[in-house]
Amino acid sequence: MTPTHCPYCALQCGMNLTPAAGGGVTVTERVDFPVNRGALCSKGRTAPALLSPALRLTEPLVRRDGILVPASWEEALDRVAEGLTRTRTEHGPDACGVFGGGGLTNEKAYALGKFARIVLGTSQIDYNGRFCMSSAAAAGNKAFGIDRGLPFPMEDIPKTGCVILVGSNLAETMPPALRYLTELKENGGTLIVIDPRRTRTAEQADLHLAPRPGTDLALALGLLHLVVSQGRTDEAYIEERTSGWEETRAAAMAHWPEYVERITGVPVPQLREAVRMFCEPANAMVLTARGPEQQSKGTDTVSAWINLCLATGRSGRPYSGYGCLTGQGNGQGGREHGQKADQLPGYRKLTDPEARRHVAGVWGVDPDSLPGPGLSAYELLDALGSDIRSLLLMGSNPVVSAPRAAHIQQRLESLDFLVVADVVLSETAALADVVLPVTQWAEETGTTTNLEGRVLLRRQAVAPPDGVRSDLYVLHQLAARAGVEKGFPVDPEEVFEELRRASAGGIADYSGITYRRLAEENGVFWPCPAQDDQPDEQRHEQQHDQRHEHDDQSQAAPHPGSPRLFLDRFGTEDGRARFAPVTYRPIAEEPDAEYPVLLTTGRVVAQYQSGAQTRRVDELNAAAPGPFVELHPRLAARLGAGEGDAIAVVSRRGRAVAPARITTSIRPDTVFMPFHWPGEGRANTLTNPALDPTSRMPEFKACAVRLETVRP
Ligand SMILES: Nc1nc2c(c(=O)[nH]1)N[C@H]1C(S)=C(S)[C@@H](COP(=O)(O)OP(=O)(O)OC[C@H]3O[C@@H](n4cnc5c(=O)[nH]c(N)nc54)[C@H](O)[C@@H]3O)O[C@H]1N2
Ligand SMILES: Nc1nc2c(c(=O)[nH]1)N[C@H]1C(S)=C(S)[C@@H](COP(=O)(O)OP(=O)(O)OC[C@H]3O[C@@H](n4cnc5c(=O)[nH]c(N)nc54)[C@H](O)[C@@H]3O)O[C@H]1N2
Ligand code: SF4
Ligand SMILES: [Mo]
Repeated sequence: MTPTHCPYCALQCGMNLTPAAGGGVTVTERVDFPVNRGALCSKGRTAPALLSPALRLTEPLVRRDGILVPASWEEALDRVAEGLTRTRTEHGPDACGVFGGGGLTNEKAYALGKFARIVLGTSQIDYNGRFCMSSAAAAGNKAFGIDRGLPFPMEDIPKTGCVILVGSNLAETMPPALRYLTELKENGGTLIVIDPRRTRTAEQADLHLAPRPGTDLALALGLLHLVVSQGRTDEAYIEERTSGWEETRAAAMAHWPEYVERITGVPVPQLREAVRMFCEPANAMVLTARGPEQQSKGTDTVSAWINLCLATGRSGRPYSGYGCLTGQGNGQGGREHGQKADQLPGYRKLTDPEARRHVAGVWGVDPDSLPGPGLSAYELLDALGSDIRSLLLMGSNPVVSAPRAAHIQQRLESLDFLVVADVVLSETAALADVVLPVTQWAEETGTTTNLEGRVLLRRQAVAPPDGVRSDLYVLHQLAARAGVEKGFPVDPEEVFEELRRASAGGIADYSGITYRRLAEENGVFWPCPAQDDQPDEQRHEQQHDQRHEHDDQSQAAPHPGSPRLFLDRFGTEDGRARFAPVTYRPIAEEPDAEYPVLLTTGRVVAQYQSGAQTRRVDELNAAAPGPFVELHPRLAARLGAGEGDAIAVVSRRGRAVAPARITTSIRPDTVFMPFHWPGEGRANTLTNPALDPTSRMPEFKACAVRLETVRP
């Protein structure tokens, strides 16, 4: 039996895996891991199905005469090396793009970023996390100087007085986490859920506010207005621990409750009730997820929620604070170690000369040889076939998950050369010139960092099928073919040892974390600096020799890790949190006569993301077999559509068709589609790639559509 973690979401639930006698693997409860205490959702419980060779890639594929055919690893890797070299020679290094994923382990994300910068020499690398929590990251960085999803462990949630959960449907997206909300209520705390739909999560709420999609910024500003006008600000806290209040207060005062009601559709008495519930208890939290973040003003929206926390003294105090619920398995770690366009390991900035010097030192290259920041995810995908001629893609399926997906699919098809490393033949892999079959979670060891900032060891539990190699092997081989013989080890622990050094002194400092500690301590929260004062190089060599030995008496007591941030000071230079004086602006594409309805998108419990993995699991498919359009009976009646009737949803980007699911739990001016499926019912055919000016997040959560019935 091997204790390890789930392959899917940011909760990274603990589970035990045991190879079964007649083949296959069984999952059993792992109660020692505190985040889920043994509980799993249907995806985690059925995850061993992913290990079946029958549903996955087990040999490399190369395109010959237009079709993908099996090839040896040698041939496939040679082709990739050739393809990338040709692009580099003919069009320059920036014509090679790299696209990563927040599901990749820290080791893979780190190696991929390093590979892009020093082997390909390209600035053009970004990843799907840009579509995920980048708005919260940008706002968190601005306000606190540090972006860590939750600045406290999940176990603090039941101990607060009130939680405002903004645009998270965690009953479906992180089911074991629902326990924390149940415990909150058992302890006498209250729950406010803000979602245009009465979701399974909203059903748990003491107060459910159902704003029009894309108006959370106005809602948060309206609440701040009431806080001020009711004299509920914490002036001593504002004075002692923050800066920028005057401008922020002035900006909020323009957002009268009646004006906010007109924008959001949330009645003023409900706004007042929310303020009362949030302000009366001694402590309170605001948690956001993709609802308010995946907007073309996601950063300002999150800033407005942070402002509310700061004005009421509910940040950087026990059982109080703002947090973002990150999404993917390594959504947190994946944004710290360099696969992001503007970033170097340890959450360092690519534009910071000192950061470049440090990381180039670890990599053994000239700091001036490191490229600058490149395009953000959507812009990078949009440049395929024009400025970017070749793409190396690991850990994402943009044909299904990118906004304006039909256009992005065309861009992928127009590339000179596309290589995809994946576990399965995803819709994007099916377009590739070379497909590399790689190992996944239980077949390899690696670390992930969960939504709490807890770094975890995901251990190998089974041998991979024959013919499959790891992502680290792929990068090692491609580096060698480019003449870089050293610096791309295949062993994940060796990569992690280098990551520790590269992150040392950075915001996300992992230098005090070892695989051994992770195994013994059930995870360690960053920052966790190494505690000795030896120079980096020397420490690295010693640790390398000693890492499998027992107690190393010569070193100081290890840093305990940092479960709770900001209790003494924030991560900014002066230690103060910064208010952001934001004001309301509408969504990029308001409904009009031609496209009168709002479309929002999201998830269902039994499917994960682009569905590349979960659509291959029978039990999950039975539970969630296909796309649908959720709409209110009034809207259905206007259309003359009944339950299950095919409905065409049309936006300026395209047309999707899916059966109607009629329910009073959604606003009558809004329809909802999950985005897990390709083909006719693909929600992302419709979505608007309008980008947030700071985070470059697309507006997945609101665009204008019209509905048509489809006659059979
Ligand atoms: N089953 C399942 N679980 C998952 C995933 C999955 O694909 N499937 N993906 C994982 C990942 S990567 C992520 S990022 C998380 C996402 O987790 P969540 O953020 O919980 O997921 P979503 O369904 O995208 O959005 C949450 C809610 O936002 C609401 N919403 C839509 N528009 C708005 C708006 O304008 N304002 C507000 N306030 N709310 C709005 C939707 O109605 C929806 O109920 O889930 C993780 N867990
Ligand atoms: N309309 C709409 N669109 C959305 C969203 C939304 O709410 N609405 N949400 C957005 C969000 S939050 C996210 S995170 C994205 C996610 O969307 P995608 O980036 O498409 O995420 P996945 O479907 O998880 O794709 C991961 C791919 O990597 C493969 N894979 C898994 N493990 C490994 C590995 O170790 N190595 C390699 N090489 N491959 C691996 C999987 O098989 C799969 O094909 O979608 C975004 N798109
Ligand atoms: S909640 Fe997330 S981590 Fe937990 S079992 Fe489900 S998918 Fe896996
Ligand atoms: Mo995500």
